[in-house]
Amino acid sequence: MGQIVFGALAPHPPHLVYAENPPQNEPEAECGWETLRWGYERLRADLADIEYDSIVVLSPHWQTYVGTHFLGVPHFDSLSVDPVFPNLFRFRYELDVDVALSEQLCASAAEEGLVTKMMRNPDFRVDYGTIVSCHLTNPSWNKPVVSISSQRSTAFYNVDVMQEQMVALGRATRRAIENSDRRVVVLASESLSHRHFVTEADVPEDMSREHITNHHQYLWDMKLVDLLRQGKSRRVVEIMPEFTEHAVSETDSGALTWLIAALDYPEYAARMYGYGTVIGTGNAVMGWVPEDPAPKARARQPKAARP
Ligand code: 2X7
Ligand code: FE2
Repeated sequence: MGQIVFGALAPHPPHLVYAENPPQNEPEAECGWETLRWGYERLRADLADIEYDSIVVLSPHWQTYVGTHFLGVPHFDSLSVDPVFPNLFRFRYELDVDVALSEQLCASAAEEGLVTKMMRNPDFRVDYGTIVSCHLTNPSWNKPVVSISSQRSTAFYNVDVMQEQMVALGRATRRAIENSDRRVVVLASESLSHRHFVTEADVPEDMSREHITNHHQYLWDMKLVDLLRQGKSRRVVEIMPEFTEHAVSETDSGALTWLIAALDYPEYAARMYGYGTVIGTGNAVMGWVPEDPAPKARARQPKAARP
């Protein structure tokens, strides 16, 4: 029986890859966005202790307006250029796809009544959300990936329709993984609050220019992070429509709701790896290890005797 062995909120600002200077990325940076990059370092240290076969990621930058699509080509090798930040992300990628798992996920989603499609175009350009989250989670690219599109119900209908469909997609994802023979890492590739600055510093990594866009956005981010750290993931799904609208959040993609549903609404604390802003947007790197003890069980452990 397969299982989800690790889940993460894994934001994808291309700035983080730029600041890491991997050989695949053409532009060169001096530094930048360390709190988030060190957060990803902590995530990778935890993941190093976990055996897994494949990574499944849902990305807001693969946008499909008729149903949810799944990558269905075994190998991709191309150049990804960020359309808004071509100055800092021109990344040569090469990745393998776990097509068998992708087909299982697609069939399982269809069983839930969702509109689905396998993406079989060999010339398809993989979106930068998928690439950035996967790179920062596993820079060696030695595991196959399944990318799931974000079907834009929030824009086409409203945020409630999107959330409902993502709950169904999360349930379908969990069932398909359990019916497979794979140990899987699931990633929600998205920022929290998502108001951008509209101008950029001459030196993008000039951190004297970096801060949250406004306090209102920050308060919403802290509310969500706090609930996840307390294991109140069901409450997060309940308030997701409100959060999405008020924080102008990238959660409109449905990725975080999908992740929480796929993890079956964890009541254990999410591991907090890091929080930081990128051109004013709020980003949290957080992880769930399904084997983590429940927070209540931890609280019952006897306190160490005072000296
Ligand atoms: O796609 C993004 C994002 N979500 C947040 C910040 C900066 C750039 O790109
Ligand atoms: Fe984004």
